[in-house]
Order: sequence, then C-alpha cells, then structure tokens
Amino acid sequence: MSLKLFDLTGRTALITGSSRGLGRAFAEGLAGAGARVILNGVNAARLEEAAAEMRAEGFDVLTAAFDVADEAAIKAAFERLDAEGIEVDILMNNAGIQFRKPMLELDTADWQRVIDINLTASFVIGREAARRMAARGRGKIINIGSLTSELARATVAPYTVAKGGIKMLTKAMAAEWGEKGIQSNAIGPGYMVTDMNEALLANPEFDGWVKARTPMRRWGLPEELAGTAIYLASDASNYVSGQIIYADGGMISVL
Ligand code: GCO
Repeated sequence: MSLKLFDLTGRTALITGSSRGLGRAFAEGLAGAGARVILNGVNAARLEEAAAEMRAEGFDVLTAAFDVADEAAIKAAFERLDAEGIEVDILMNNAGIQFRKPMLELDTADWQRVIDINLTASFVIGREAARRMAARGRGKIINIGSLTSELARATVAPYTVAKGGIKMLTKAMAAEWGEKGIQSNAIGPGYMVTDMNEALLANPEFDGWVKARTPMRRWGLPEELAGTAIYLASDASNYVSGQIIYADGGMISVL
C-alpha cells in the first residue's frame, strides 16, 4: 500500500478557527501532507500573522477572515473563493468555544452562542462547501467532536449538547452526501493542551483527574491530532464516512 494515498498535493483545505490551537495544528498537518490551506478566524491581523509564519515554513497558505456564527459572512467568503477560482476540496469544521457554568445559572444567550458556534456553524459552512463539492462529485468534510460527544461532564452542558450534535450531524451529512461523492467524518479529541483548557490545566485537582482517568496518563498535544486529520482528508479514507475517531489517550474506552 503506497503512502501516496495520504498525499494531499493539489488539494485545498479550509480549516475554521485555525490561527492557533487545534485548528493551527490541523492546518500545519494538512499543509505538511501537501495541501494548500485556507486559514480562518475572526481576527484578520492574527490570521495574517499565522499565515506569514506558515508561509515561512514553505507552505501554500491563504486566509479567509469570517465569523463562523455569521451566515452572510460565510456565504460571502465562499463567493469570494468562487470568484478567485479556489475550490475547497477539504473542509475542517474546527472553530469552537467553551463556556463553563452550571445549567441552573446559565443564561439562554450563553447557551445559544455555544450552540451557534459549535454546532450550527458546522452545518452552515458544511452546506456551503458541500454544494460546491457535490457539483464536482467529490469532497471531504471533517467535523470536530469531543469526549462530550459521548459523555457528559458537569458545567459544560451547551458544549456537550453541541458536540453530541456534531457526532450526529456528521452521520446525517454522510447519509445525504455519500451519493454525491462526499465523505463526512469527525475527530474526537480528548483533553488537549490548548488555550481553551488553560484553566483546567492550571487546576491541580482537574489535572490529576485527567491523568488518572486517561490510560496514557497525560494530556494530548495538538500536533498529535494531525495524523488522523490527514487520514480523513486523504484518499486513504475514501470508503470511510459517518465515523468519529477519538484521539484521547484511551480515555473514552475505559471505565
Ligand atoms: C472541558 C474541556 C473539554 C475538552 C474536550 C474533551 O471543559 O471538559 O474543555 O470539553 O476541551 O472537548 O474532549
């Protein structure tokens, strides 16, 4: 079996929320496998900075600054790509936020914001990309789930509901778009060393819980997710659809 199956040369990947954290690691991974990457974020200056750093590594990088919770901005971004003749072969719906508060104290506006960014955005951006992929008869969509796609943890209800929804959205996309040549899969990161988890990492009790609860006894590093992304973005996964692959040090598989 040839490693060429994992080669992304000639493919273009849009990764939402990719100026830093997991999104940046995904972009570095796909670019390292040969893809041209389109970085996305809300902050245009930070995006250009990330793009410049990756171009300095020799990667082919474009940017598309838009808020994933803004449907009009999403449509405009895809129309700009159309006008520039840029085809999105691979979409990674990575952008996400966390909001930790017990439900009894949670405002509906905070709940809705997490759902809009962590779930609805993946549908809206997925639909825009899939309309164009379907016209070409091929495409790869990779959504980002979580351990909370399967299990709940107190204080993160909207995130949990959104990530549970991502697992099923991934399957719904597979159900409807398989016949159009589109594979839809997801990655479920475990506890990763990211800005989003800074407060948890700094909490010795929580840190200890993660290490005790995870068979590999440690937090994951963003770059450790890149291989799974390359697999799901490449021809190596051409008959894989509707799946969620957990990269969590074994956490979700043990009691
Ligand atoms: C939390 C964390 C988690 C992780 C990850 C685990 O508050 O428990 O933020 O949600 O980020 O999603 O899979």
